Formats: sequence, C-alpha cells, structure tokens
Amino acid sequence: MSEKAPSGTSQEASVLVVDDSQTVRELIRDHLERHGYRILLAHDGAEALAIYRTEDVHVLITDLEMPRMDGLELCWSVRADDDQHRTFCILMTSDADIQRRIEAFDAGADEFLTKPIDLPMLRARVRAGERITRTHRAMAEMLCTDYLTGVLNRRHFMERLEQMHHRAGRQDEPLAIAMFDIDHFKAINDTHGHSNGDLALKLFAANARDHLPPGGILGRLGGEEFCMALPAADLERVIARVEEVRRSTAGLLAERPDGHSFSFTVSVGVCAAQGAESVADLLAKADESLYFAKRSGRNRTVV
Ligand code: GH3
Ligand code: MG
Ligand code: MG
Ligand code: MG
Ligand code: MG
Repeated sequence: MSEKAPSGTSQEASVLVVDDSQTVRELIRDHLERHGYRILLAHDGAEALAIYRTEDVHVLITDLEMPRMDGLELCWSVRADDDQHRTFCILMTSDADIQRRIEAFDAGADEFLTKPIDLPMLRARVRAGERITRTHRAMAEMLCTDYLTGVLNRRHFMERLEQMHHRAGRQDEPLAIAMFDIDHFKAINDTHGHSNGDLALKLFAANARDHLPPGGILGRLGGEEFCMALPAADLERVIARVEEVRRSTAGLLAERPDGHSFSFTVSVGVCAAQGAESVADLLAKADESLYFAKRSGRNRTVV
C-alpha cells in the first residue's frame, strides 16, 4: 500500500471499472471521464487485482459474473490487501441477485448497483464513495502522524518497526535503530519559549526526514525524542547516515519570529540487530547508547 502513488486531496479520483463486457466498460468509462474521473479498466477480477496492486484506486466498480475471477472473489482479495478500507467497492448485480448482494457485502463490498446501469445514479454512488474514501484516508493519516512535526507518531512508528523487524528476521537482513534526543531542550524552551522549542522540533524532523534512506522510517517517540529505523544496511553506512543527520542538525538555524535565531544539537544512540533480539531489546540498546552519548558530552553518536 505504501508503495502506491500518494493520494492528496487535490488529486483527481481514480475509478477502476471491471466488467467482462466491453460495451459496459466503455459506457461507464466515457461517462465518468466526462465528469473528471481518472478511469482504469479491467475485463475480469484477476486483471483488476493486478491493476489494483499497482495503482491507487479510490473507487472500484465491478461486475459480478466474470470469467477467471468473479466480482465476489475480487472483493475478498481487495479487502485482504486493503484492511484500512482505502478503496470504496461497488458491485454491479442484476435485480434478481438478492442472495448474491448479501454475499457481496460479506465479501467487503460497500455498495451495489443494479444492472442495467443508470449512469447518473452510478455517478452519484461514485461521488459518495469518493467522499467516504477521502474521509477515511484523511482520518487514517491523522491517526498515524505526529501533529507537530508530520513524522510518524509513536503508535504507528512502533507498528511499522515491528513489521520491518519481522521482515528483516525472515529475510535474514540487518536492521538498525537510531535514537535521537535533542540536547538541552528544556533550556531551549526556557530561553526561547515553548513555541520556538516547537520550531526546533519541526526543523529537526524535516531535516532528519530528508536524510532517510529508502525504506527507512522516522517517528517521534515523544517530547524531543525521535527514532529512525534503517533497513538492510551495513553498520558503517548506518553510522555515516546518522552522523549526517547529527552534523546537519547542528547547522540548522531556528529563526524566531522576532528576528533572533538559535541553533541546537542532538545526541544519537545506534543499535544494529545481530540476531534474534526483540524490538524492545533493540530500542533498549539504542537507548543505552544514547545515554552514553549524553554522558560523554552530547552532540555525538554512540554505537
Ligand atoms: P538532555 O540534553 O539530557 O536531553 O536534556 P533535555 O533538557 O533535552 O531533556 P529533558 O528530558 O530534561 O527535557 C525535555 C523537555 O522537552 C522537557 C519538556 O518540557 C520539553 N517538551 C516535551 N514535549 C515538547 C513539545 O512538544 N514542545 C516543546 N516546545 N517542548 C517539549
Ligand atoms: Mg459479466
Ligand atoms: Mg529526552
Ligand atoms: Mg530527558
Ligand atoms: Mg533532550
């Protein structure tokens, strides 16, 4: 899901239309395209699923009866991938299909449409579906994001870290964790005020995010403490990357609204997974290194 194209609210909605009848596909496509939707077409469930897995789909409209993979199976498969309901699913059935409609809802469909298709009704359903999808996505985003800095919040970071850890263990790949804690942050607040402290947090997070390697994640664990997880990298490379973050942080200038500015530093504790340690063990080790970084003078990285 995270590999798909990003979906800002301004982006036009994508609708995946699935039907084994070319006439129906093109009828729906022409109508929705005229009203500004981006349309993707598939002639059966299997083709639709392949498209679904590479494209960001807001609304899925699928026929029920199709060769290879039918609409119900498609719904099941989509929901297996889409446990956060990022796609609104509409199933097209005939009037006689009451039992199938019930099955469709159980398969994860959100709505159904009766064939023959009434185009204005179809468009109204798509509009409602798009509205629900966008609200859903915005809420999911909010639940995962730290409000102040825009990086992952603690809950979501921990979830993602567990997934990375699981994958790294299965593929026998290393995983490193870097724990960052801004130095003398209490003094920054005391000297420059809480809102300028916030500014420093935002600056730090934006800069650290710019240094994230592909597949890496950054979260705010709380207060002025951030954590980075870096996949499949050797320790030298991890340390070089983390040192870049630490050094560039010292070069950031927080500009106060009154025209004054200040700089700050960060200490880092790094830990690389060697074997079967749990996430909790890794975090504890990184934390311990961070403690030594603080003890030995701050503005440094300890492994
Ligand atoms: P050290 O170098 O040992 O890390 O010292 P420190 O002062 O950075 O650490 P300490 O844990 O004593 O202080 C952290 C401060 O961070 C205390 C708290 O008021 C402040 N803080 C926590 N969350 C926020 C926030 O969201 N915004 C601001 N401005 N300050 C925060
Ligand atoms: Mg059909
Ligand atoms: Mg702290
Ligand atoms: Mg502290
Ligand atoms: Mg601190």
